[in-house]
Amino acid sequence: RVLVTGSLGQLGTTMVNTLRTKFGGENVVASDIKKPAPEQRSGGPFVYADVLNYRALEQIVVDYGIDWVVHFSAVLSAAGERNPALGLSVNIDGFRNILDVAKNHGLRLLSPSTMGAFGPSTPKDDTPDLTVMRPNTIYGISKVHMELLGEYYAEKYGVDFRSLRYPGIISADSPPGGGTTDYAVDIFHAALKNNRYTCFLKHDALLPMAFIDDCIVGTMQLLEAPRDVLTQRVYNVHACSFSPAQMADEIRRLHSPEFAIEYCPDFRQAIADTWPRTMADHAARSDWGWNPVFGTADIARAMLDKLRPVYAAPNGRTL
Ligand code: VAH
Repeated sequence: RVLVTGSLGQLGTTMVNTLRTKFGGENVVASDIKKPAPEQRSGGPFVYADVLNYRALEQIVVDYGIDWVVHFSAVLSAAGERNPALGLSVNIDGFRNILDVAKNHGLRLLSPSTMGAFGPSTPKDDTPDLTVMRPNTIYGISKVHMELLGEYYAEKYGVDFRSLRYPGIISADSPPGGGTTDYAVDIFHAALKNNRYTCFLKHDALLPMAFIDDCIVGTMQLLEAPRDVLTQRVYNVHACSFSPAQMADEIRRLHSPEFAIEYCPDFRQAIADTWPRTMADHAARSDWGWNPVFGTADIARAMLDKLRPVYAAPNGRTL
C-alpha cells in the first residue's frame, strides 16, 4: 500500500490517479491538510495528514498497512521566501517526521528534490548530479537538508530513500502553488482567457522544465525500480529548457499570433537567477530509464489542447 502526502497539490493529484490505476484504488491512500473536492474523494481512501504530527502519520501507516510513501507535501520556492518559518517547518520538520516513520516502519520513501537545491555558485549548464550545492532560498536549503538526511538514514538505518531533482513541472489538471516556475503554467491560462500575459520573470529566464506526464512516468519508474539498479539516491531529471519569450513564441505559433506578453520581473527573478539553465541527467536515464518525450513545442501543444475546452465552456475556469 502507498501513502501520498500533499495529494491535492499539483503533482499529488496526478500521481494518486496513476498509482490507483496501477495498484487499485484501495491500495493508494491520498492525504493532505486541505478538504478535497468531491471528485478528489472518490477512487480510494483520503485521510487528513499533517506532516508536522509524527503520531498522526504513524497511525495512518499502521491503520492502512502502508509500505511505500510518496512525500509531496512541501512549501515551494516563492512561498518559502514569503514565509520562511512555514517553509522550514513543513520542509524540514515535516520531512524529518516522514523519514522517522519510514525508518520505524520499514517503508520505501520517495521524496522529490528540485533544481532549486542548486544555488548561485553552481555551474549553470549541464549541471551534474554531484556539484556545488549552496542554495540561498529556504526551499533550496531545506531540500539539500532533505537529500542529505535521506542519504544519512539510508546509510545508517537502511531506509530505502529515493529522490529526484525535478525541473519546473507543467500541468493542466491541477494548479501549481508558490513556485518560481509557475509562470509556465499561468501563461497558458492567460493566453486562452485574455490573449495576454504579464510575466513575473524576465524574457530570457531560461530554466529546465518537464511536462507532468513525463514527470509522473519518471516518478513511477524510480519508485518501482529494484533497489540494486540504483547507483545513487538522488537523481537530476531534465526534459527541456525554455525562457518565457520562447514559450510566448510557441503560443503565438500554435494559438494566436496576437498573443501579447509583457515582463514585470519581481522577487522570483532573483530566485530563477540562482538555478541551472540545463541539468545533466545521464544517471537517471541509465539506472532506471528516465526518458522524457515532451519538448518545448510538445508541452505548449498539450497545454493548449487540454485547456482550450475549459475556457471554451460557458463558465470557463479562472486563474
Ligand atoms: C518552484 N516548481 O518553482 C518549483 C520547483 C524546480 C522548481 O521545485 O519552486
